[in-house]
Amino acid sequence: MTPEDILSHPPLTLSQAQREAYFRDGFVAVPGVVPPDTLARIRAKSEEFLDKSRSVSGRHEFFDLGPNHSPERPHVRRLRKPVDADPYFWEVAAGDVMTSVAADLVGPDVKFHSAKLNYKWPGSGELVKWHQDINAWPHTNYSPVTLGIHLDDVGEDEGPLACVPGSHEGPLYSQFGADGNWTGHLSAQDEAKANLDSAVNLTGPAGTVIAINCRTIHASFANRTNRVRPLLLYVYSSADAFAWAVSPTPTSHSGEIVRGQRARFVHMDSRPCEVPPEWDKVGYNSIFAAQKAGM
Ligand SMILES: O=C(O)CCC(=O)C(=O)O
Repeated sequence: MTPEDILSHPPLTLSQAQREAYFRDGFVAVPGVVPPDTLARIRAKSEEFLDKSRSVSGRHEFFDLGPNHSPERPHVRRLRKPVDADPYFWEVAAGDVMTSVAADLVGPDVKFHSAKLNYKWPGSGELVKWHQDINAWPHTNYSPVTLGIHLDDVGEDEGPLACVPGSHEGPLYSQFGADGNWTGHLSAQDEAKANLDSAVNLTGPAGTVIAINCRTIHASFANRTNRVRPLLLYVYSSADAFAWAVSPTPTSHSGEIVRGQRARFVHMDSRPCEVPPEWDKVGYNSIFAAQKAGM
């Protein structure tokens, strides 16, 4: 579907102006979307998992752990596949609140792609360099949108996600280094071309939903507070978008239609996307690990 087709459907949760801002800028932040009781339950689940991580070490299906993780000082960088780790995360992913926001941005037929719960700890451990998401999990079109839920208030100091306005309409930059290895971020030369100074911080109170188009250049910086910043991220696409490469972060629900109907026809966008590594062969840990190590 084109943005015009999508906007011709009446809005469900977002205002028409917020939907237009998303298509113009490639992102939007909308406060007050997630009801307080849902937010409280998600937070409680998040705490439960942070607590469980105390008894975990090394590589784990769900926990991406920082190098100094210990039972006394848990350091979980990411809860992978939260929708498989606990049914409540799937209930939220497939529920009306999130799928109606997705439908406002991808059209009435919505497909679920993946999910993660990122933690940004005080200090600069979980910096995320400038990147575009779709390079890692390309689709036949560029409808995929990441919807993030701020579990706590996020101001300038918490290391908010920052997006470059209009970059979703620009080129997709390579995320391979000069040595041919995946780096997961733009090169310094491309950063210089990407108008990064115009980036906008997606701040907002707990319950804010941020939406980032899959082509939008974004990053996130140091958490300068003494509190961890959790960010629950769900990825959706229009039903007529099909992944054409193996996903780096598959879940048992990936590809499920969570609202509306299955597509009869695929929508192909002619803008090219570089072929990512074969994740099933090379493995994928997390963006933090990939960006630090160049895989
Ligand atoms: O957790 C964050 O602040 C940013 C995460 C991000 O950009 C990503 O996972 O693609």
